[in-house]
Parts: sequence; C-alpha cells; structure tokens
Amino acid sequence: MKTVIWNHRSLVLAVALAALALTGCKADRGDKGDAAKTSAAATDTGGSQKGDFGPPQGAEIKAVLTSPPNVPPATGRKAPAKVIVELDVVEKEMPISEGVTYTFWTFGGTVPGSFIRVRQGDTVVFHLRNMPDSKMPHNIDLHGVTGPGGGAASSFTAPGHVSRFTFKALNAGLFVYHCATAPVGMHVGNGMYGLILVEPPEGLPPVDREYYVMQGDFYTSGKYREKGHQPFDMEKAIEEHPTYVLFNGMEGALTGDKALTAKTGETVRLFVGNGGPNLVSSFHVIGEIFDKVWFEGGTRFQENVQTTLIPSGGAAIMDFHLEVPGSYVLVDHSIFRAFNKGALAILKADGAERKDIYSGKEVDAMYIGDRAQPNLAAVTEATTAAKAGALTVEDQIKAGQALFAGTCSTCHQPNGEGMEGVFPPLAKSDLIKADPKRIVDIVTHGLSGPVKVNGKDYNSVMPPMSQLTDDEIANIGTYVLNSWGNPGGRIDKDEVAARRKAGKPTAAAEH
Ligand code: HEC
Ligand SMILES: [Cu+2]
Repeated sequence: MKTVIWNHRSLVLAVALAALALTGCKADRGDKGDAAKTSAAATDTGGSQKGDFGPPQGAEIKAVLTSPPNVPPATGRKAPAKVIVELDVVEKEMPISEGVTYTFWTFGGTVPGSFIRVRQGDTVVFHLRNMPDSKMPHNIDLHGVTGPGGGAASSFTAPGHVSRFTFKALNAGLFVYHCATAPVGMHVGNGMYGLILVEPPEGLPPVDREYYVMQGDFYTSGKYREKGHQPFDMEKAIEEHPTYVLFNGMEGALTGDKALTAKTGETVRLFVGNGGPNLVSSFHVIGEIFDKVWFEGGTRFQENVQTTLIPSGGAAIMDFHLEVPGSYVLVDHSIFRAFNKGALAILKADGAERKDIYSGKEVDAMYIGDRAQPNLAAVTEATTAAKAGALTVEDQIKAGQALFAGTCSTCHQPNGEGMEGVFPPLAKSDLIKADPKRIVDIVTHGLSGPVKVNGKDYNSVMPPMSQLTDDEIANIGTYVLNSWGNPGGRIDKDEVAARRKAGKPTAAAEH
C-alpha cells in the first residue's frame, strides 16, 4: 500500500470506516469506495486532540541534543515520558566564509542550534540558559509547542539567567524553533534557529543515515566573501537582500572534508529546516530524486520529488536511496543563491560504480568550482597574513590558485591554455605581458570585441566578474601573473579598488 500510515490511530479509523460500510450505510462497495476509505484514513491523525497519551511514565529522561549535521537517535519509546531539555544560548564569533567572521547568536553554540528529538505525548521540561557573557536577552519559540508564543514569553532570559517552562508535545512533526526577542528578524538573522522532531508514536521508518541541514540567509555590511569581521546589516535585512544564503551557518560547512557521507545501497534521510529570516528555499539535491518527502514537516509524504519548497520557519523530511556513487550537491535551486551566495552542500556516496544506471564522469568540479576543493584554507591564510601586514606574494599566489579553480578555469581551463578560437590562453599571453595590470580591468569590467592573443584572433565576450572582492581579484591576478610562463609581479587590493572605481577603460585604451 502506497499511502502513509504514520500512526496507529489512522488504522483504527480505517477499521471503523470499514465497519461502518459493512453495517449497511450505502457506501460504494467498489474500488472507489476502498480508495475513499484509504484516503480518509490517511488524511486524519486526529491532530492535537488525539496527541495526549496521558501522564508521563517511567523515569525522567534527559534529551540527547546534537550539533548539526548530526541527529539524535530515535527515542525508541512506546510510552510518553518526561523529557528534560537543557539548551544554552551562546553569542560567539565564528567564520561565515573563508577569511570572513561574523558574530552569531546561537542555540547550543552552533548554527543551526542543537537538534532536539522527542516523541508525541511527551512532557518536555525546557531549560533555557543564557550565558553570562551574552550581550542580549533571548528566548525561544518552538513551533512544536501548543500555547501562546510557543514558549517565547515564558522563556525570556537575560544574560546569566536560566528560565524553565513545560509543554506537552501534542502534534507529531518536524518543527522549527527560533528566538523571538525583539528585533526578532535580527535574532533569527544572526542564526538563532534549529529543529525539534516530535516523532509519531510508532516512530519514523528506519533508514541507514539521518542528517540535519538548515538553510538561513545572512546580511553583512561587506559584500559576499569580503574578508575580515563583518557586522550585521539591518538595511539589507529589511530589503531582503542577503549577502549569504547558507546551509548550516557557514559557506563550506558541508563541503570538502566536511561533506555528508553515505554508501551506495543505503537510504539517507535529511531533516531540512529553513530558519530564514526572509527567504523561501527551493531545496534540491543535484543528481538524486527524493523517494519520499514529508513536505512541510507534516504527517504525509509525497513520492518521487525533484525539488521541495521549504518556507521560512518551516521544515521537511526527505528520504532517498543511493544507487550510484559520487558527489551529490545540495542546493537552493533559486540558483544564484547556490553559486554566488553559498547555498551549497555535498553528500558523498561511496560504493561500486553502477554503469548500468549512470555512465560515470564526475561533474561536481564543473558544477561547483572552487567549492569542490577540500577547503579554501589558503584564502584564510592570505587574509590573516594581510591583517598582520605580512602578506607575501606566495600567500597571494596560493589563495589566487584556489579561487581561480571554477571562477576562471571554466573558460580559460585549469592549465591556463584556454580553448582555441573560443577562450584565449592566459599562459604566456602576450597581451598580459604587454600590460600586466590590465588583467584587473579585464576581470572587473569584462572584455568584448576582437582581441589578438599570441597571434590568434578572438572575438567573443568575457562577462565582468564584478562579484569578486578586491582582494580576490588581487590574489587571482597575482596567481595568473606568476603562472605558466607569465612575467610575474604582484597586484594589491588597493590597486584593484582604484581601477574598479576608474570604470571601464575606453576603446582606445583597449588597443
Ligand atoms: C565565461 C568565460 C570566461 C571566464 C569565466 C573568464 N574569462 Fe577571461 N576571457 C574570456 C573570453 C571569451 C576572453 C576574450 C574576450 C574577447 O574576445 O574580447 C577573455 C579574455 C581574458 C583576458 C585577456 C586575453 C588573454 O588571454 O590574455 C584575460 C587576461 C582574462 N580573460 C582573464 C580572466 C581571469 C583572470 C578570469 C577569472 C577571474 C577570467 N578571465 C574568467 C572568457 C572568460
Ligand atoms: Cu535571541
């Protein structure tokens, strides 16, 4: 049977309906009638009115909380219990991208906050502690709570204080929790959200692996990947123009050596939330199809889904079976967010090839460029060195090399040789040699029209790469100048800033 039965009550309902049909009411006895019965059963769990399974039984249980991307084990319980949750609010500086730091406000020290897992009917005693070194008061609104504010008013907690409130988890589902202290958008925008799973009484179907991923949008006063410490930008937040859209609070939180892992032959379950504060996510895994999606985190699943919509302050559960090994890329399919704001993660599946299903050839480098690398550590080192006033040409070259991959290499090729007649070579380019600093103008403003490079004619368009920051362009330029037989030299970020401001060179200057 394909329809979902999440819960024993729906079975009871189905039996009751069948009994009704037998005892003479004029129900259609054909196939149609069966379908109606099934769907009636599947559409009603009774909600909160059937969610109170009586007083808690047995000893108190301390909830296991996990940091993303980990998920606590199933409760495995057959009866409601009293569950103690202790969650700490921690304000702390953490990286938001390579070489970029941000002051996050967190539940449990991570973004998203600790994952909480309870069972429907449980009585949850919630302790919220706000660390003494916090600057702000905070509270928590759990979408799984029945009661005004979802716990917000009862949990308002000043720095160095603890508050406690108790609720009964009446509805099963996957729920977002978040801070609801004014200005709410700012608290949410600084990372104050997470997920609480309220298991149905019979639990979720078992799978091989479960992961916790949560999207959020971030607003910094600097542009995307602009280095150094970046403060929150209220204006951008109000205008809903995020600088970053991220999975698990940091660009690269789930790529390279931090990618999610699994094996072919396994079924993977993702608990995916969207903290917002503003954007709605079009959640997609490149190269996979969700076998099941419990859309909106509710009771029923849809099958065979490509992309599922996750509202701000909403969640979804998705299961998929892995057949083919390789890297699967998790994205917000509002796709500029994935490639230009960071909303990208990787699930790496190990196992034997299945050429009968997919012929092979890895495409992740092509898809995700520099993010396919283990990390951009060289970029961080260059930033640190620049701050200390000790940035060497070597630091710049290493950082530039990491950034070149995927940004420029898509067209000019990883070895700088280009493609004859289409993309001119950067290797031993006589055009670069004639005026090395012009590379800055070309990258910031683009290049179009006829050019001759090493005796060959090109007449095409290179789009401006104005999304790159000044020091990214300085490092990429320095890398190119010092590679493949080019003349060497160095570009610093002030030069880039000046040339960017000067605007596009005139046609005359172009040759
Ligand atoms: C989308 C493809 C594409 C990307 C990406 C790209 N370029 Fe280009 N680039 C071109 C094309 C096409 C031309 C020639 C334009 C013309 O015909 O006027 C060009 C020309 C150049 C030139 C001058 C010609 C030469 O070979 O010396 C330089 C220098 C250059 N690109 C550097 C870069 C750098 C550095 C990056 C990465 C920041 C980059 N390009 C990214 C397509 C691209
Ligand atoms: Cu808060």
